Amino acid sequence: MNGAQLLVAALENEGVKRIFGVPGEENLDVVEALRRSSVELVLTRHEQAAAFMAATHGRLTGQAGVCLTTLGPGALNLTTGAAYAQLGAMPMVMLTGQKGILSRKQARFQIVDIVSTMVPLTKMAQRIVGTATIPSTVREAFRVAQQERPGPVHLELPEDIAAEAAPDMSLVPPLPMALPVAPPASLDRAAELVRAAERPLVMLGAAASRPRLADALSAFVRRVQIPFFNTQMGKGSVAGGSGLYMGTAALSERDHIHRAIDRADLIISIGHDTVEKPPFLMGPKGPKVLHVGYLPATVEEVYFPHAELIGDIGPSLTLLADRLEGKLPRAGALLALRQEILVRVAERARESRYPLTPQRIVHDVRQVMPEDGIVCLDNGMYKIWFARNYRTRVANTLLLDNALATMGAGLPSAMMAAMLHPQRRVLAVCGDGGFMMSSQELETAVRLGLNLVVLILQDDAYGMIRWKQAVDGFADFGMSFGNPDFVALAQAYGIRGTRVESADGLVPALEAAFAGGGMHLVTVPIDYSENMRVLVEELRGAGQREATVPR
Ligand SMILES: Cc1ncc(C[n+]2csc(CCOP(=O)(O)OP(=O)(O)O)c2C)c(N)n1
Ligand SMILES: [Mg+2]
Repeated sequence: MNGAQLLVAALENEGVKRIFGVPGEENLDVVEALRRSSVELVLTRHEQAAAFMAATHGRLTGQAGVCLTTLGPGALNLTTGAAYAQLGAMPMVMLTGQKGILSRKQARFQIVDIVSTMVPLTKMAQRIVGTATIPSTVREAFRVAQQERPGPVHLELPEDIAAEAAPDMSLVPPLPMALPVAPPASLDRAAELVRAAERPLVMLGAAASRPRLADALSAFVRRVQIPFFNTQMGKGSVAGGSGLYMGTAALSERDHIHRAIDRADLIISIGHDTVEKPPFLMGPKGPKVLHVGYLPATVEEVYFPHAELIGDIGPSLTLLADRLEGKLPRAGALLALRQEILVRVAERARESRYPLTPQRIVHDVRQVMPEDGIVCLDNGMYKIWFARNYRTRVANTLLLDNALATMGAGLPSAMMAAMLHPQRRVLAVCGDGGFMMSSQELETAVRLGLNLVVLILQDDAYGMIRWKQAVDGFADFGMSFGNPDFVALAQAYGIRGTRVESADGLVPALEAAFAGGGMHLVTVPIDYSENMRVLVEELRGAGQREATVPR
């Protein structure tokens, strides 16, 4: 057995089924070991997409996804994916090759200090310097990646260590993650705070979307009957139509949901991670905040909780609900605002304008997606509209990135969702800008035989920045581009493409695309004049102050 074979055996020991990436000559021993293993090597057309896919595997399963690249240029292409997983708290293990470290036959050709590059982008970055440490290093990498707060880990395997004979070593068995539960004294204090509240509100943040948390969180909300809202990344973490959903905070203030937030006297903030654009701005006057988290809150200018409940969130919430159930006569005080907020948010969702309004697109997408269908967003203006307007009833059915907020992740994340859930409808929603940053992965998706529909929202511009430019009073300049003929592009990849040509054309186009199975690309023109009209003028009028404009 050589180092590469030991590495692959250690990956099998972690339950790894697939590795995404683009190998180089420094990985050839690893590739050969993969060929003889149970692990599938999934080639992508860019390393960045491999990292987005591996990170999304971690996000959706809690098990670190794995990606593989060569040294130097290939490894550098992982950096955006590393930051995506680091900010988004997605468990991922990145394996990169390197020239031999025991001799330097190629001098400094292609050598970049990748371990140092990865240090600020990961939870742990390490070079493997001998075969004997492979079993423990791999176990440690997965443990670090998967434990709270999850994130990326980088391991570099130089080619001479990969080829070196390895001693006969046993692997380290993985342990299930077991976290301590919040202590009784903190639970009592938290319960007292909630019981004293006149107008409590629950906020579900990014960590509320951890795959293992859905049941406990839904049970908590059902038992205490306190209305809740989400941050963008906490969206969909409570299952079912609870009747308690108040909205999603896609802006930081002055949106309709902030009428409830501003009136609340206590916010029970579950799993909030301040990597997200603030869902509300804490100040000296506003509501008290109780932070419930796996880890203590990160204190920020706009987030400084008054009390904390720290520990495994699910079981801690069960114990909190034991102390509160049936004892909160004022639990529903803010529910009176619910109907009006939801009605205002849904306004103009059926308007028959062409090009289509963002509200209409969100509405129509919801029509064709079953409850368990998964929508994966790239980054652009439409993210705000989907976060605000798209109602979710099943955990992790609207995947968006409000942490690194990078363009280019929409299609790869949808590909991963489609691989994990081949029986569910999966839709990637991308701007014409973001789609073109990953469009080469259409070939990967076709090769993998995925069932996946890609919806491109076409405004021939970097719409979000163009909007921001207008809001800030700058002239309209430098944000427009041309596009390829997307239907012809689809055909070039051997897949079907459809252009939506009327206001009522989107639903049938998406239905037909899903019914046909396989890959399908649908392009629809979008009318972004609504951005200014609703997200600035209307909300400014409603709040008598300027809405906070997202960047
Ligand atoms: C990799 C990356 N580059 C630049 C940005 C800044 N940015 C945010 S949204 C956006 C425009 C997105 O354009 P498009 O994908 O067409 O979506 P639209 O807003 O037009 O709907 C840009 C350039 C970013 N978030 N990520
Ligand atoms: Mg665009």
